[in-house]
Amino acid sequence: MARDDPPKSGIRDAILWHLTYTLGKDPDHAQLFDWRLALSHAVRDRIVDRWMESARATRRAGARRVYYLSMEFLIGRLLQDNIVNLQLADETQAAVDSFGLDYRALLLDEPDAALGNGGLGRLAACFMESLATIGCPAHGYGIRYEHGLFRQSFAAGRQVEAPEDWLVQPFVWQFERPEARFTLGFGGHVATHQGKPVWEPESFVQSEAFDVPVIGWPGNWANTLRLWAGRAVDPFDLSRFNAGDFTAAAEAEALARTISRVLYPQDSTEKGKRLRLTQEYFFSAASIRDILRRFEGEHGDLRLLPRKVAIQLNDTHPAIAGPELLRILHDERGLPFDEALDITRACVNYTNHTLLPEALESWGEGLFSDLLPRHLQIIERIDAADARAHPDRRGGARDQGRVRMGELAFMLSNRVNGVSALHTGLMKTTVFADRHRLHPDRIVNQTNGVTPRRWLLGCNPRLSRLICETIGRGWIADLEQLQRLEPHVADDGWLGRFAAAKAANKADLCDWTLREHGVALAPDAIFDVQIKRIHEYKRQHLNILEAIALWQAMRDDPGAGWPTRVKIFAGKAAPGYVLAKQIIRLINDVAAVVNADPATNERLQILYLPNYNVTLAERLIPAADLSEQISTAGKEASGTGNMKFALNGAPTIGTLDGANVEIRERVGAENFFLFGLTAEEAEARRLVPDHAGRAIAADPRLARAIEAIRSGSFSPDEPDRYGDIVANLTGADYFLVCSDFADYWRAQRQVDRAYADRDGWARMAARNLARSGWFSSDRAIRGYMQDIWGAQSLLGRE
Ligand code: 7GP
Repeated sequence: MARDDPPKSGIRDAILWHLTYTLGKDPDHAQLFDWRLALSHAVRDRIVDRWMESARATRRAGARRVYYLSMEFLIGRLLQDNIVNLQLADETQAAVDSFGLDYRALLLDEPDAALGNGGLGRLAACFMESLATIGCPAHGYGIRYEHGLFRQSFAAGRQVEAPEDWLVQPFVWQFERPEARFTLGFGGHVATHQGKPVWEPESFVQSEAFDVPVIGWPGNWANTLRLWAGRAVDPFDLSRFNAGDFTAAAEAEALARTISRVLYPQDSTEKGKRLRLTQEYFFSAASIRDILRRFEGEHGDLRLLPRKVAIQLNDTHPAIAGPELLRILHDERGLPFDEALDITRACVNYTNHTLLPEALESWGEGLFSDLLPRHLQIIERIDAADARAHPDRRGGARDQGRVRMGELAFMLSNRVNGVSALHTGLMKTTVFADRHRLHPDRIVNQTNGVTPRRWLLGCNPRLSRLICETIGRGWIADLEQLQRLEPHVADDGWLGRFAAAKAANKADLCDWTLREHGVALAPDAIFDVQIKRIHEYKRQHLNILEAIALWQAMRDDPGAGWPTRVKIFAGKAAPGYVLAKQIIRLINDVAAVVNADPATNERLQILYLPNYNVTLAERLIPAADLSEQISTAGKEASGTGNMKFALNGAPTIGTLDGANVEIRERVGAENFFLFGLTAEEAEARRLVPDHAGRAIAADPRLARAIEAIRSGSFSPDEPDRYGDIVANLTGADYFLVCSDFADYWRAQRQVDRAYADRDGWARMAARNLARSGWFSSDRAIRGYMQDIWGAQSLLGRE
């Protein structure tokens, strides 16, 4: 090996080169960690040329750029994704094998970058990958959290949170950009100079940029994910240090770094937290400056901005970007206010991800003016202009001393979108009913999607191989081609191979649970999986109630021919969400009792896997038989896990909520286990006095399952441990667990019968796969490009 250029030809030589010259390790002494970093560098080298060429092509074309602003990018591990998208999987595996290393272990050595809470953050990651695959010039902007979402473990069944520290290891995929720093102001007051308002901030922080290239399939285009970190303007106070005050000398730096220190672990919004608003302004303002810097470097006239820039706000977390852009255009560049407002609105769009009232962001005006006094004035002016234009409007951006970010984002957006047909419809009739009346064309739908590269090709190699052998490789970039599998579903030979792939994935999962968690699962069981954040509206407690009732029924009638079932749960609860944490504990307590019962444990097992993250999802979804999507209708905006399961051949048991509706339409009602109230019926049911009590009285199974919890069957050392859950279920039961229980039980027994016919089940599963092509994030992104951004692909194959 010579200290020449790192070899570009073969990945094997490149790994050895980087091991030697980048890592400084002798192959004889290198650890898995060193090999993984060497491989990552070798892969990264293969992205850079494409990346630079993509940027050049964008500049040459003078194309409109898309800017995706998101507080969260739940990117997970990147090494495998990059290898897959560069089409290097076979060559890399061979190289790694030749070193006598375990390829899977090498990939899994990478920390999982959990820079997000759940659906919203993972959607942003899938969208970045699809934008690159399509060749749409785009930049993602977010925060480079030092600590991502907390690590979850269980102590006696209870969730314990520990800090996550992915950045302790070198993050090979990032490029530091010291030149792209911006100084951002906070607080202070608004002075008047020559009749004009001038914001005089009290303190300043710098934003430092770290760029992560995002390569699309099959390696022809790469975009940038730019993550901001907080830095002090004057990192170190030498005079204080010399005076002996060592801690104070570094105080400014510590404070500035606090901004990008941790991800808030609440997936519905964290209320009233000053640091949260600081984070939101920090990354929004840095991004707006970066966007303007790039624009002004290429074009002169700010009135061209809407033709060159499309900004997407991923929920309201970056909504302050609107007033910030307006402020710069008006206060700093001198455009008249109304013109600045028009330009801003022509650039900005907003995606809503939830209708839950507690998740709609609003800030007290006191806090707001304390931190962003000039922005509050600008919002007052926007609001006043809106009130003049719509004298009959029912509410504005400011209401009872609060700034409502949803209203603000709506007012400053050209398009506002929901994330499934049902959700978009409900936006028009509920939260944004009045706005929709005033702007009937502004709200549009873009049903979510997931990237098939990570969520099928990468995570399910066995099934992908079968698909490729059957219909070629076109589906990878054009997922609708999965339809071509349809004729093969009737072919017993093919169906056998399909079922064998699932069985092998399940066997892998069994090996892993045994190795990692000491749990032996029955490989032949129905793998019934519910993995997502823990929330009352997602109703993990409905699932565990059904498990209790099933256990009781099995004990009553052991000979009834029950099929074997493994119920798998995973998911984190926000640390402050007491009831969600109780649900976790209840599931673990029930699991302990049920799994120890010799009368039933050959037939029913319950497993709660700790620390759900992208990596665990990639492990579980290919091995699932049944996808639990059981939210109270009207509450889940879309769901994206539901799509991943269908795509991996796991039929859904679910309500008519979010994108379940569209999944069922596409895979066919006969391949979907539907139960429960519709969104409309749910609304009506809440008005029925004592609806929970009535449901319990009408269903002895439900009554008995609740009674088992109430009487301490699962917490004998503390019988009233679950008093709150029981009171909730038997009282207000806002999420209608009791009302939906009987129908859920019925649908689960329908699953039992369907699973008993293995060929019939495999056909159903295969039809889920063949008909899921529409749920690609490529389709979703094309929808945004056409209906919202007016953006084009530069890859010349559109
Ligand atoms: C989620 C929604 O709950 C989920 O239904 C949807 O599929 C996903 O966004 C992507 O659109 N919302 C969040 O993750 C979230 O944090 C609060 O919402 C703003």
